[in-house]
Amino acid sequence: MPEAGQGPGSGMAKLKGWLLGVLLFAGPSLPLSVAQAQDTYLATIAGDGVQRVRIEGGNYLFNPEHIVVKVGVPVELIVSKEPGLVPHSLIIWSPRAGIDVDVALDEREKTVSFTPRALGRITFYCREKLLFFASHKEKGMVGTLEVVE
Ligand SMILES: [Cu+2]
Repeated sequence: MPEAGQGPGSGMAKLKGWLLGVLLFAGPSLPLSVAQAQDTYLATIAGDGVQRVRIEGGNYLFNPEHIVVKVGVPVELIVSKEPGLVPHSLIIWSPRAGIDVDVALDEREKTVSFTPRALGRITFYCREKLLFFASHKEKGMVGTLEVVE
């Protein structure tokens, strides 16, 4: 039985190869899942009555990705993007809440202002997309602006 000696050995080699493949496949995705673990930012009202929130866009996420602001109180978003060649933008659109933000992000900070007029959760996102690749929004570059009382 010449095959009996060879069979298990090659089977094991295949298994090792498969495990290596799994590790190589899982490896690069680990830093991404850590980077995606952003937290909630609860805006506070400054002495001048404005809620200021800093948002940074990166590949492919916003930090913070969940922002909570008070209704009827002016908001100033101080927006920027991390250094790099990949363009990013920030779109927040809710006619109901009176919010229409459409800004190209730069490494230099920009300020956008609005006053949220209605309660609820508004999804914000990046509209960039390179050729036939998935849009940044599809890659997870989305966040939530939550307007509370
Ligand atoms: Cu983007």
